Amino acid sequence: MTRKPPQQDVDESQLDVTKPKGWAAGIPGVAVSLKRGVEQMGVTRTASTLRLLNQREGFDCPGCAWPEPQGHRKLAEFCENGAKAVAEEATRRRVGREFFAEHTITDLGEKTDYWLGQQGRITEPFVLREGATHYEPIAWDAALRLVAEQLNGLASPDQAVFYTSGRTSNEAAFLYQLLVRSYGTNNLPDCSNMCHESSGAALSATTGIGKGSVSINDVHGADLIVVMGQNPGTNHPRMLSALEEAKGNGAKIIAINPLPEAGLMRFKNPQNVRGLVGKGTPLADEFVQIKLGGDQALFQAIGSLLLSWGAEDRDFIAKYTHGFEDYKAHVTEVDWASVDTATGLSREQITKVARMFADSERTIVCWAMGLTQHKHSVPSIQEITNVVLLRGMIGKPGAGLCPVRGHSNVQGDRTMGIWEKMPEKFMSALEQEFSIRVPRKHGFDTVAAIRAMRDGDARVFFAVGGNFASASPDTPVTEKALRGCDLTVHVSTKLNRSHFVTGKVALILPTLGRTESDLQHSGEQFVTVEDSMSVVHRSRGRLAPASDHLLSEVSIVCRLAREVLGGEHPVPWEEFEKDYDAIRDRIANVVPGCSDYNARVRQPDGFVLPHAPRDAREFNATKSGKANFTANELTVLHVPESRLLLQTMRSHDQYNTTIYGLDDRYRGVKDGRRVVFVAPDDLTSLGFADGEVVDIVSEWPEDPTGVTERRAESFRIVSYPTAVGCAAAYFPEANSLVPLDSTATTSGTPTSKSIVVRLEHRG
Ligand SMILES: Nc1nc2c(c(=O)[nH]1)N[C@H]1C(S)=C(S)[C@@H](COP(=O)(O)OP(=O)(O)OC[C@H]3O[C@@H](n4cnc5c(=O)[nH]c(N)nc54)[C@H](O)[C@@H]3O)O[C@H]1N2
Ligand SMILES: Nc1nc2c(c(=O)[nH]1)N[C@H]1C(S)=C(S)[C@@H](COP(=O)(O)OP(=O)(O)OC[C@H]3O[C@@H](n4cnc5c(=O)[nH]c(N)nc54)[C@H](O)[C@@H]3O)O[C@H]1N2
Ligand code: SF4
Ligand SMILES: [Mo]
Repeated sequence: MTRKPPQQDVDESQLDVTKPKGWAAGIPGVAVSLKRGVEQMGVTRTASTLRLLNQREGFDCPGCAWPEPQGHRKLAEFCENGAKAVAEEATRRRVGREFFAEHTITDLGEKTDYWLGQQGRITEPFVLREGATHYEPIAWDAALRLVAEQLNGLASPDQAVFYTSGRTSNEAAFLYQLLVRSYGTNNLPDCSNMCHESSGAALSATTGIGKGSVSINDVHGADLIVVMGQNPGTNHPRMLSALEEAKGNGAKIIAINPLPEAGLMRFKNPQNVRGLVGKGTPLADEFVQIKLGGDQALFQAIGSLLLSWGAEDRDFIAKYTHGFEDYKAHVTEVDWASVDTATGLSREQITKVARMFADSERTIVCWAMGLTQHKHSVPSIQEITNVVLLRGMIGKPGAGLCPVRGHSNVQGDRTMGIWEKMPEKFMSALEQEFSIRVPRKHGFDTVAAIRAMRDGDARVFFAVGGNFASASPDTPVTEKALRGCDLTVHVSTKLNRSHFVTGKVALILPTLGRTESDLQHSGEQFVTVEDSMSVVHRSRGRLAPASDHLLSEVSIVCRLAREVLGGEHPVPWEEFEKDYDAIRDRIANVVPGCSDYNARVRQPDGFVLPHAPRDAREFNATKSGKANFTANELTVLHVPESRLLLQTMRSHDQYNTTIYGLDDRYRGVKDGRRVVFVAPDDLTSLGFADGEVVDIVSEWPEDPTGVTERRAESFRIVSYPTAVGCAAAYFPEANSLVPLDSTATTSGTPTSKSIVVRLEHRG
C-alpha cells in the first residue's frame, strides 16, 4: 500500500511570504536559539546545556560537521542552528506507553515529520507485532532476541540491510560494522550515499583520498575562498565566522549558486557587538548566479582561460601530477556555446572569476550538496580538482579542497568502516585483529538497498539513526520497499515517519543522544567523532538521560551482537560495552591513522588524521601514484521547452527530515513548507502567478521501470530571484519527485538537485 505524503501541517493559503533577507544571523539568530531552547528545555536547562556545547569537556554539536576552532574557545561556541539541534534532542517532552496506547499506527502514519518530532524523546523499546494496530512496550532482551531470530532465520545474511545516519559516534560505528561483517554481509548503506558520496568518488580517483585537504586555519589564511553549491548561513552557520575572519585577513570570496543565499551576501556575527547591531560584513565579493548543474562547464571554462594565460603552476604539475597533457588538450577545446547554455553566465563574469583564480596565491574551494547531487556530480567535482591542481593549490597553507560535510559524524562513520565497499586493507586488518572472517562481496548502497527491498531480495531493515523513509528518493517506492520487509528496526532518539512505514513486524529501540551522560560498568563514558576537516575529538554528554530505559548505541550493538553471534564469538562484546577505552584500543589497531587513539583523543583538541596530499603532497594512493588530472566530457543538462530544472534543498528551520519549524527566515517564507521558488521571468513565460498553488510533476523518460512521471501536489509558488530556468522546493516534501534510478554516475547519489519538472495549475 502506498499513501500520499502527509500534508496536514500546511495550509498554503496561510503562508506568508516577505522579501528575502540580504544578510544572515545577528539578533534574530540569537533570539531564535534561545526561544527554541526555552520552549523545549526550560530556562535553566537551556543555560546549562548550551554552556557545554562544543566545549572541550562538553559535547560535540549534533548539528553539522563544521569544525571547532583549534586552541581558544569562546564561551558560546555555537550557532543558532546548533542550539536548535540541541533543543530538539534535550527537550523535556516524552513519548511513552500512553502515547502509543492512544494512537494507532494508521493515525501516526498520517502525521508529518514535524508533528512526530515535536512529540519528544522516546522512553522505552516498542514493538509493532504482526497485524497489530498499535506499538506496545517490549523489554530490551526480548526486542534484541526478536531481531536476532529474524536475522539468523534468513536464507543469506545479504537479505538484511544495515543503514547508518551520520550522528553515530566512532565507537558505535566501529562496533556496528564489526557486528554486520561478522554476521556476514557488507550491506551497510548510509546517509553519505545520498550526500557526499560524489565528493568521495571524485577525490579518491584524483587525489587518492576522499576527504577534504584543508584545516580551519587554512580557511583563515586563504586569499581566495570559493563557496559553491552550499548555503552555509543555514547549514554550516559558523563557517560564516571563519569566512569573516578570512575576509578580515584580506581574502576575497566568490559565491557560486543559483540562489542569492542571505548568508553568502552579508553576515552579522552574533558573537561581536558590531555583528549584533551593525550592518554586518559583506561576504561575497563576487556572486556568480549559475544555473543548476552548470558548475562543470564553468570550471572547464576557467581551466581553459587559465591555460590560455599561462597561469598554470608548472613545477607543481611536473612534480606531482599525471594526465596534464590530455586535460590541457581537452579544455583548450572547450565548447564555449555549451558553457553559455550550461552556466547562463556572461563571458565577462567567467573571465573575472578566472582572473581571481589566476591572481590568488592561496585558493580554497568549498562545496556541498549543490555539487554532489547531480547526474554529473563526479566529473563536476573532478573539474574543480583540475583547476585546483592546475594552480598547485593542494598541500600548502591556505589552500586546498574543502567538501563541507553534513551530519556531525558522517566522515568519522566512514573512517570507522561504515561503507558497503571498504578496501581490502581494512577488511584484512579486521580479520587479523579479531580472528574472524568477513565477506568481501560489496554490499548495497542506499539506492541498491531500496531496490533489493522492493524486489523482495532484502527482508530485514535495521537502521542506526536517520529517517530512511523520508530522506530517500522516490518516496512511494521507498515506502513500498520498507513495507515489504519482514522486520524493520530503528535505533532512534525521536519519532519520525520511518517508524510508521513498517515491515510486518517493527521495533523502535530508543537510544541516548549526544547531550546525555552515558554510564557504563567502568563509569561515565565519552565517545569520539571526526569533523569535516579530519579532526578527531571527544564528546561527552552531561545531561541525565531522557529516560532510565535508554541504552547507548554502543550498548545496543554489543547486546545485539551477543544475541546474533552467540556467546562464543571471538569479539569481546561484553568488555566493549563496559569500557569504551577497550573499543578505542581496537580502533587503534585496525583503522589507519588511529594509532595510540586513546591517548591522542584525550589531548585538548584531539588529533588530526593523516592526509597524504595535504601533509606531504603525496598522492601514492591513486592508480598513477600522482594527483590525476581528468579529461571529463562536458555535460549540459537538457531541459525541454516550458519545463524547469528543480533542486530540493533545506529551509532554515529543519535538520534534514527533522523539521524545527515552518519558517525559512532568510528566504522570507513563514508558516509553510510546500512552496516552490520560481524566477519572475519564468512565471511570466510559463503563465503562472506568484501565490498560485500548483502541482509539480517530474519527468524522466529514461526511467527503467517505465514510471516516467511523478507528482507532488499543492505547492505554493513563490516568485524568487533564482537563476532563470531553475526552481527550488524543500526536501523532504519534494522527494517523491526524485526517481529512484536517477543517480549520479560512479557515486550512485540520487540526483536531488536536478530534476526536470513542469508545473500544473490546479483544477
Ligand atoms: N541547519 C541545518 N544544518 C544542516 C542540515 C540541515 O538540514 N539543517 N543538513 C546537514 C547535511 S546532512 C548536509 S549534507 C549539509 C547540506 O548543506 P547544503 O549543501 O548547504 O544544503 P542544501 O540546502 O541542500 O543547499 C544546497 C545549496 O546549493 C545550491 N545549489 C543547488 N544546486 C546547485 C548547483 O547545481 N550549482 C551550484 N553552484 N549551487 C547549487 C542551492 O541553491 C543551495 O544554496 O548541511 C548540514 N547542516
Ligand atoms: N531530495 C533530497 N533528499 C535528500 C537530500 C536532499 O538534499 N534532497 N539530502 C540527503 C542528505 S545530504 C542526507 S545526509 C540524508 C539524511 O538522511 P538521514 O540521516 O536518514 O535523515 P535525518 O533526517 O538526518 O535523520 C533524523 C533522525 O535521526 C534520529 N536521530 C537523531 N539523533 C540521533 C542519535 O543521536 N542517535 C540515533 N540513533 N538516532 C538519532 C532521529 O530519530 C531523527 O528523526 O538525506 C538525503 N536526502
Ligand atoms: S556550525 Fe554546525 S557544528 Fe557548529 S554550532 Fe552550528 S550547527 Fe553546530
Ligand atoms: Mo548530508
